[in-house]
Amino acid sequence: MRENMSNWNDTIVALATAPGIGAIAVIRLSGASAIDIVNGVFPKKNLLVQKTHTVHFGKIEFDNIVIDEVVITLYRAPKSYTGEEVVEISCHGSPFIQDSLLQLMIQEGARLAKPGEFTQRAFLNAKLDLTQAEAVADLIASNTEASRQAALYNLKGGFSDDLKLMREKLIKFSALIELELDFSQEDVAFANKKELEILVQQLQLKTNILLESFKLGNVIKNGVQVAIVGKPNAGKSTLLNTLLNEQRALVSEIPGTTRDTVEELLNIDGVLYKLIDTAGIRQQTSDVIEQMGIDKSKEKIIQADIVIALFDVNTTTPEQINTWGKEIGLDKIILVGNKMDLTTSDVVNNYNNFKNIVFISAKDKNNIDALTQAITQKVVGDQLKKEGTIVTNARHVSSLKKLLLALNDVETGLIQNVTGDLLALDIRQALHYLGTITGEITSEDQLDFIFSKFCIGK
Ligand SMILES: Nc1nc2c(ncn2[C@@H]2O[C@H](COP(=O)(O)OP(=O)(O)OP(=O)(O)O)[C@@H](O)[C@H]2O)c(=O)[nH]1
Ligand SMILES: [Mg+2]
Repeated sequence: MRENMSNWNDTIVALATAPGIGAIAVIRLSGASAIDIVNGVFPKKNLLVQKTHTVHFGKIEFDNIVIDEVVITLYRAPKSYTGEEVVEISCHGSPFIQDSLLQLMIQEGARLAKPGEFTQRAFLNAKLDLTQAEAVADLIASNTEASRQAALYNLKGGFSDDLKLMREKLIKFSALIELELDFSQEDVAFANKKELEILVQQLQLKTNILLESFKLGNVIKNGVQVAIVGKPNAGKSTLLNTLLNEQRALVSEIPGTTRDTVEELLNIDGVLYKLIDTAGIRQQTSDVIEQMGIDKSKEKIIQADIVIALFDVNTTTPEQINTWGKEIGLDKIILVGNKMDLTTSDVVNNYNNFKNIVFISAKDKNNIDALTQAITQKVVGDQLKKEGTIVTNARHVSSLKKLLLALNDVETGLIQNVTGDLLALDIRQALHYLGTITGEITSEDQLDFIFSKFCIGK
């Protein structure tokens, strides 16, 4: 069992399903008295003598009044989600019944659970480590295939395994170096410095890969902002409508049609994108509202993860788009030539010098697949197809960055041939940051903060 950080001998109760009307609802209890409490209002049989993982049908009664016919599932400690005695009551899904049962459980000695308290107990009973507990919250919040996959991988312990392996190797060295310190009078060397050097380099590499994966992890979790920008009349709103497959934004032949931004969500290959149609940018306008729109477009260019710079191939020359990559940033721009239906296909040759360029007809819905592929490639690359950890959590990133600094200190120490006690200190520092990710090292405040973001009943 982990260090007991809070007083959690009491039994907690919460509605585990979404509030409101449903076919059934589940009320969950966890704690030493969970079975005892339910047994007191379930006259049909003695639940205290039933085995773990069994299901029991019967009535919940209080003062000779039947509250509901329910199905009760028992999980006996330690074979439960929390590691404690757990009871799940599946009742009829009326909010009135849910509430009556909750009230009854509280009256009989349970306490209403705080958000995430079931998972927090699972963590404190070492059923999960902290990255796995956080993955539970991510899995519940996942809204696309990609975010589900990343969360599930972490829940299964993929990320924890990576970290555990790193930790074990470092601990071995730390032990050897400390042994050396104990025998310092006798000038013996247990730890092989060369091996430590190689290990530190491997760990630095691994940490960098994990940090790098956050670029993708962040967009998987929070969605990718894609701004569609360009001159008035380039066909931005038409492209938005085509991508969404609905007439969402106003389209007209009058330049300056779009004034305020229009934002819509779109799922491409399991990744969530927020498409932003913006006001066309032109150098001079005396229209105050249009100018406000243009200012907002420029803001969106800065905020966006990806910028689709759309131009009309019939009115824009390659020289004119030459500087866009530099202005917007090469890593986030996708150049898109529109209105190909009005020209011949060999105009494409004029743009041979440009990388990352796609030619479409937004109006005729031509070559749109090539554009969505270019977007996916830019954001995800081949990373989603690979097995491996994708870091999606900002807390982990902050610890990984500190870990990297500590590893760099160990490396410098090795190069400068510092004494064993200094080296041991830096290794211990690295171990500390590894421990903060998985929760071996943590504080009650930090745990409360992490679990407070969970939903009640989980
Ligand atoms: N032929 C042709 N016309 C297009 C194409 N895409 C857009 N248009 C036309 O171009 C005009 C302008 O289209 P919009 O989508 O409103 O252009 P916009 O870039 O949103 O313009 P602003 O909002 O004014 O900045 C409309 O008349 C569209 O029908 C295309 O691929 N081919
Ligand atoms: Mg528009």
